[in-house]
Amino acid sequence: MASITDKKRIYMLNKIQAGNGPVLYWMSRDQRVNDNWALLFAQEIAFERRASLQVVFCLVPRFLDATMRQYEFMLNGLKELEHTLKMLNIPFTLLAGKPEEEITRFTENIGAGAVVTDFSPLKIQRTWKEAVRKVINVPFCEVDAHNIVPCREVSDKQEFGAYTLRPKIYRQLDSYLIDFPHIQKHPFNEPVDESVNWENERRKLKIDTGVGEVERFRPGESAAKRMLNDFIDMWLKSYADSRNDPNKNALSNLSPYLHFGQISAQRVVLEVQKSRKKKQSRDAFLEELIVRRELSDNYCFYNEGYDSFEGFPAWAQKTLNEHRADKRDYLYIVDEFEQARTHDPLWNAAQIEMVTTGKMHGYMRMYWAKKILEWTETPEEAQAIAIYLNDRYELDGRDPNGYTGIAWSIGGVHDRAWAERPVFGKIRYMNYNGAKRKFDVDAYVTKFKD
Ligand code: FAD
Ligand code: FO1
Repeated sequence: MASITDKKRIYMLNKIQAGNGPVLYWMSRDQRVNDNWALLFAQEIAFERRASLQVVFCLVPRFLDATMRQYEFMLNGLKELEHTLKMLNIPFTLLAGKPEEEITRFTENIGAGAVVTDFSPLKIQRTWKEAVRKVINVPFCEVDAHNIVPCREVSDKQEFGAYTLRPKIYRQLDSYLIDFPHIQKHPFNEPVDESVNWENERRKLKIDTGVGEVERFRPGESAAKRMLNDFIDMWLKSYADSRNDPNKNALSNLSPYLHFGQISAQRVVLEVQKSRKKKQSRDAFLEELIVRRELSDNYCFYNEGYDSFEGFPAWAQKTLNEHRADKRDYLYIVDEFEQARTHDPLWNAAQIEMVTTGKMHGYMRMYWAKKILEWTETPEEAQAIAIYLNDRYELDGRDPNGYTGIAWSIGGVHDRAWAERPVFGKIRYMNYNGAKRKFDVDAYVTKFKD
């Protein structure tokens, strides 16, 4: 059978030869049944061997600064996924604990012949995989199901910015931007039941319950598809003109779904391209969704310091070092930021938007992070506070886009040097008056008041 998944998406994590037994897909970043190259590849190998196919997810007791808000969103999405897989005769198992122990034990228990997993550039997932790789003795491979042009394939080094990555992506985009085959009802499996006791799993979790679920986003693959359709029907047309106005509905709101892999970016691109909406808006949106998003994976994959000062480019480190002693007009500690108690009503409104809705508007994220740099003692402290708040409250936090967005705002990553000024040095500055020129600041502040 001809391969349905491009081999360049697949990266062998060990050199062990194929064994007999079920094929196991250890799902982590790409939590969906449809349009998932990792699941498609696992099924392809299972077909070749006339073997059964299983999906497993390992629920870790703690993931960065995630709280119940994000775990609930994820678990509800996984519950829908279990049901969809059942219709395809594919069993889904939820394990709880450390992946290096749980995935290893499960692989042995079912006598798996191969393990397929998905790709993530984050250190935490790379550490899990490395630990599993060391102990399992079946073929183990990773499929980049998140990027359209796979991260390892598009470039073998950290890119300077969108201007260097863009041509590399577009050179290969046509060959990767193909429609997905459907996952098939698996012929080598027995019919399955839904077996996860979701309430039990919830009870076992020991994560912070202080940040609750949000009404604004329904989780899961079907909700993601609805969000995409609504965006294309209603808002895409105004994306080019209105995306920097937080009072308007112009963004896709797809980031929570993309983060948890409940929708594939490649599917989003295919649907947006098919739509007949204004070209200028489609182009502006695809620049963010393709180039900016894949640039974040590139940064995190090739720069281990993606969440630290050391990750910033040399010119940015130098200029920030030169301005360490500058007087700050305001200084706040993390609690004051968290409780939206700064002197700036616009900053406070952005913080409140994030805390109450689970998603801050994209334009405000830049302003928000840059002001944290302006109002803390060191750039290290600013970066740590921004990451903590972003990861704790955003549904889409704990993501390469978050670490890169913060590093762009505070550390000049993927940006250039600007006119020098206190505290910021040559890092691009943003201020209240700039925001005022772009949108009705008072309306936004009124909407997100304490
Ligand atoms: P849309 O404008 O509709 O964009 C569609 C998709 O394109 C997004 O979902 C995202 O996948 C991608 N995209 C858009 N803008 C960017 C960008 N600047 N960089 C990379 N990809 C982009 N994004 C996250 O997904 N998670 C985060 O935690 C996160 N934190 C950020 C923190 C800061 C300080 C900054 C400056 C940016 C951050 N971003 C983050 C990037 C961007 O702001 C969000 O992706 C966007 O606001 C999500 O809303 P949307 O899906 O409605 O965006
Ligand atoms: N991935 C897992 O494999 N197991 C988890 O328990 C898990 C929890 C989790 C919680 C919040 C969150 O934002 C992400 C979480 N992820 C988990 C990973 C996630 O799906 C993404 O792969 C990465 O955050 C982005 O690469």
